[in-house]
Amino acid sequence: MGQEAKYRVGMVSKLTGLSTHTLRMWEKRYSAVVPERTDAGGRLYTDADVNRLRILHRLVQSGHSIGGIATLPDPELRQMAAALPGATAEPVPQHLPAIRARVMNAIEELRIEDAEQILSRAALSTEPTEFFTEVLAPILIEVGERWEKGELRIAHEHACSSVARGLLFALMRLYPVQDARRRAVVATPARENHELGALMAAMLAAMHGWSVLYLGPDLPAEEIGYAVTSTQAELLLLSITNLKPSECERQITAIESAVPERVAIFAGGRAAKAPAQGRTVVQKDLSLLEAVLTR
Ligand code: B12
Repeated sequence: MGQEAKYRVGMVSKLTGLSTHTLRMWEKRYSAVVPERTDAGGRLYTDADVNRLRILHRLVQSGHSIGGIATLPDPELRQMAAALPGATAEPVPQHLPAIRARVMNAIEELRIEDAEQILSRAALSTEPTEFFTEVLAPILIEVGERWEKGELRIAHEHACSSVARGLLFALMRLYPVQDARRRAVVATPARENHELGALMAAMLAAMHGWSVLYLGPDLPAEEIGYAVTSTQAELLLLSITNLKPSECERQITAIESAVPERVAIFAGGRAAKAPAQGRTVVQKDLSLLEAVLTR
């Protein structure tokens, strides 16, 4: 996770559910986090700050006093949060590496139905962001690395992608729309053909009750603009895995001009890069996207 200070206080308030007033008080009075400062004196927060504030918020909601916990180290806070009723005790369940190994083995031998079965079962018994970050993404990365080294063939990579794609589509359809007015459009920009990150984001939005219009990969900015405007979507999620930084910024600038001002735009994926003056928030952490989806 990036440690670059990039969030302004308004965005941190949205991501954590804490008011800007509370944030200021927790910082000034209790030194809960120490944000960096912009040249103009504004506060800038890292992903780690946001995570810390979210945990503190959960603990305060469950009865702890902020004064008693504000300066505790992160591991201790995580331990306390894990002990709360309803929290999952283990940060990463022990069986997930074994599942990854079984899936990799099935892919190596092109036993695709086996890979599908193991992954589907794991998806249904694991919390979705954990399934993505601990199971599916590491498998995709390993397949990509081993393909690059020549240890796996294009056939393995394509088979793996098609299993992942099918599974993510199926998962996305599992969730009924809870509020048809909360519409999200999900796509990848023009010339970006990697769509699995977009599907992960789309599935999370669907899981949180959003009505999701999934446009798939390689969409010109005007088409994204058209889809967002005509469905009156309030959220646009983009995923970028392989565009060059300058091309990514160019596409995002064009998308920002094509999409109404009121629409929030988030971009993730390993190659996501947004223009400095733009309004797109780069967010590579799916669990932080969940905070936006549930607010
Ligand atoms: C699957 C795959 C493909 C499939 C894609 C199928 C599909 N339907 O999507 C196919 C076969 C089409 C493909 C093609 C190519 N690929 Co490819 N591919 C991959 C592979 C194995 C997985 C990609 C992927 O889905 N990753 C998982 C994503 C989900 O991870 P992520 O981007 O890091 O995103 C994480 C977060 O940022 C977050 N996230 C993602 N999106 C979003 C969005 C939001 C809103 C949020 C909040 C979060 C979020 O979730 C993820 C999990 O934590 C990667 C290996 C790798 N390391 O990623 C190579 C890789 C990306 N491909 C690569 C290459 C070179 C290519 C080709 C150029 C190959 C070729 N010579 O033809 C083409 C280019 C296609 C194109 N024009 O764009 C290289 C890129 C090298 C680079 N630039 O650094 C990689 C890294 C492989 C490698 N190691 O060399 N590829």
